[in-house]
Amino acid sequence: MSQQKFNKTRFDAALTRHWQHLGLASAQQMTPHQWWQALSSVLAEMLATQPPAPPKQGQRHVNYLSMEFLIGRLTGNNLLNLGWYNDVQAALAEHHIELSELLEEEIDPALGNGGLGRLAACYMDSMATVGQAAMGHGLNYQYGLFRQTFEDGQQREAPDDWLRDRYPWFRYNAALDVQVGIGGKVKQNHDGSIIWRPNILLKGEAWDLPVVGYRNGITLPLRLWKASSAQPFDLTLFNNGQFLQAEQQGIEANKLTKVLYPNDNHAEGKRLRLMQQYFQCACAVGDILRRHHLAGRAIRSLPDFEVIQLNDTHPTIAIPEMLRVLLDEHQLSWDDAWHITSRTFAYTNHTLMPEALERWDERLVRDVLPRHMLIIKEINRRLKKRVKKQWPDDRAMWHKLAVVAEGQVRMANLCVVSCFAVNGVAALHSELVVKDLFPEYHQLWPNKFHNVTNGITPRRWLKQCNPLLSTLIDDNLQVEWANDLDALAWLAPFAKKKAFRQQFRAIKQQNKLRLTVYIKRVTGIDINPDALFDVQIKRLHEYKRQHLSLLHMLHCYRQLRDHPDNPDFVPRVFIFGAKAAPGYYLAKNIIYAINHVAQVINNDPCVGDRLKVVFIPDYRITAAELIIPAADLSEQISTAGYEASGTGNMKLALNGALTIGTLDGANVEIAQAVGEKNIFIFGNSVEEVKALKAGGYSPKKLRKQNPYLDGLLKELEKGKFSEGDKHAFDLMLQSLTKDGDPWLVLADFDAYIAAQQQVEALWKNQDAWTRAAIMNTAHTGRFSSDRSIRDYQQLIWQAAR
Ligand code: 26Q
Repeated sequence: MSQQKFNKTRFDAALTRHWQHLGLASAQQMTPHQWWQALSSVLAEMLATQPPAPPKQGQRHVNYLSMEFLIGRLTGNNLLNLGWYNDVQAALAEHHIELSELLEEEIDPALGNGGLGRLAACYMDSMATVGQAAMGHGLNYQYGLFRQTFEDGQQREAPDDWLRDRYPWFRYNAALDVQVGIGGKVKQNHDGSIIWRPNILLKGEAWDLPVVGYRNGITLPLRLWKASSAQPFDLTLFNNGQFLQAEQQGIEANKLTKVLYPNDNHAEGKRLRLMQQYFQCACAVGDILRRHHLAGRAIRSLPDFEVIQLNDTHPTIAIPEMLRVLLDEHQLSWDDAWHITSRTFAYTNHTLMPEALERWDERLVRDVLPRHMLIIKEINRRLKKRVKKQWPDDRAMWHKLAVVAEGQVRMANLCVVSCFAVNGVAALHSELVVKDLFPEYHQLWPNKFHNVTNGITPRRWLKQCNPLLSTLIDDNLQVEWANDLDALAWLAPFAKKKAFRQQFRAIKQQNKLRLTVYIKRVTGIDINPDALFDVQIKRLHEYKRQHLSLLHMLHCYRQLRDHPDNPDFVPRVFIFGAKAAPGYYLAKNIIYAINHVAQVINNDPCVGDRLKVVFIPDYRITAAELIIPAADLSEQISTAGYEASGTGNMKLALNGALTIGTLDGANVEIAQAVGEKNIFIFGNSVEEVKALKAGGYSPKKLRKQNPYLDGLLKELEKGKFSEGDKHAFDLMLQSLTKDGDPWLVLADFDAYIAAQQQVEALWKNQDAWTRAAIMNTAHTGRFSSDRSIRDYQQLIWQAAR
């Protein structure tokens, strides 16, 4: 398909209709926010007239099921992908309106927590770009991820009321409504068939957002389901004078898609969360089957035309839901229903951490979904036969592999057993999925397991967020790289040219100035744009080890106090962006500690502008778009074996930041791609981490042997950074010293400081640093999500069934 042309006449006409509809006398009477609304509505309308692209011959249609789509602002991104940016800029200039200012009016749709949600958004962009027929299915949360502020250094959460003004990109089509039942009872008929009588009936409304492919005329729907009551208002109750009760059903139903759960890499077994999951799955399955039926296709051919990709286990309940519809509504046999289902579903795993693996209380599942619990039990019964055949008399084995055990349903097991494909999200992670998480399943079904290394869309994460660097690349390569990111490899020879290096560096500097202005505006802190910008942006989690950076901060401060006139000190700005889950007190304590250390360092006159610590509040996609192009150093310092992939690491490297990181997740592949001279790898490896944990690692002992580190910790313990309060950072310090330092922060401290010294040595040679930065941009083409999508196509979606 080719690019859709911008039609100025249509644009002007639609714009005029818009302000007339508002009852205004002219376009000039619109507020800036109304202008953004008008522009987006007009574009949405122009896009809506495009028919969706049919799948190519033999291509299965992909249904990407995810509880999160962290899409970020749409208007600017859609304009860029359409190739209409300049046309629209010119059309608005006729009204003396500056497009870039209007785009700032958009509130981020924050319908995700972090990496997993952002990955889903990047994959939608890439599926549209590579021409994979697909639809995203998610939830239309009324409140996205909470807004973060700091009060005396503590995180405070406020609701994210992103829909308070209408979101103009949404399109609602009542013809797509789906009915969803919850709760109630199951009854068996005389013929053995089963009837489920739910006690709550909900309506699922399909709210679509357009995902625009890169200049190819393709738009894919991202369908976000919103819950409302099948019967919102009870007139009989109202007429009886029971006014509040009359509305009760509607209020209960609206609860379902009211708010996104703010946990990241932590599964909380809340009833409402399970109801959300089921609601989304029932809507998606209903929608997929309806489309299949409307196309005039037999139910048995479903796996030939549709694939359902599960973004982690959160939408797993779609599997028993599919079986239920096939068994109870289509009256298929178990074998037929199973044959269809198990060839349709594929599962992506995003974590190995036990606390993030979903397990639901059997009683809860039975209460909310009685029919589904019976189906899960039947899957479990048949699995048991298979396992007993392979490992007779091995009770421990069955206990490990069961889908239902100890009164819990294990969602990851249910996925592996029921899906035709299982994949991890980076080479190392996929290896650990097989070796540590599912070795026995791998023995049963070796061909099920795959690796698809994550990727990021180069449209948003280079072309849109870093226009200066994009132009430099355009000018020098003169090829279209935005949908062919491997072409960036041609940049490598330019690293030898002095003039190119100077331009590359000047662009980084301008991006740093842009961020300096933003930081001043949102925090009031003045930073030195010539200092090294040391960036750590990601959810706050112990395994990600923001507290290891904190110790490094203390080290730098100590160095300045010990050698105040050292001319070789490398000026540095520590830049953090991170939200902690509201109930994760230890993570919140780390934020509190960083903010308090920041307070002392930033206000110490002896330090001046040689050291600053900035915690940017309310980290979100829009903030990331400003921070990433300005980063010099990318912190990817998780305990080896715990970060499944990471994707911020890819975004930062692509924009010319050097990585300091452990051999974890996709860092391993980034190191291979950019070369060991252009990255700083340190710390215990996966095997070493395992050995330390097995061999009685003792942070107490380590402290004794390392008086320098002991001294830094003592400063925190004595209240030096908390106005004498000796207990301010208890939660964090307890974990590090008394509770065995489970994330090996102290164990990696020396290696980390040594790696930071290498960073400083290279930084002192700005020319060599820039060369390395260019190599990062040149050799990270592999991490385009277009490549990831092609991997999914080859390994999973189009592979023989
Ligand atoms: C589960 C049950 C109940 C409530 C919440 C959850 C929940 C929500 C979000 C569990 C996990 C998440 C998010 C996980 C996540 O973001 N994982 C990240 O996925 C990225 C994309 O693959 C990887 O790059 C990261 O390494 C991984 O941490």
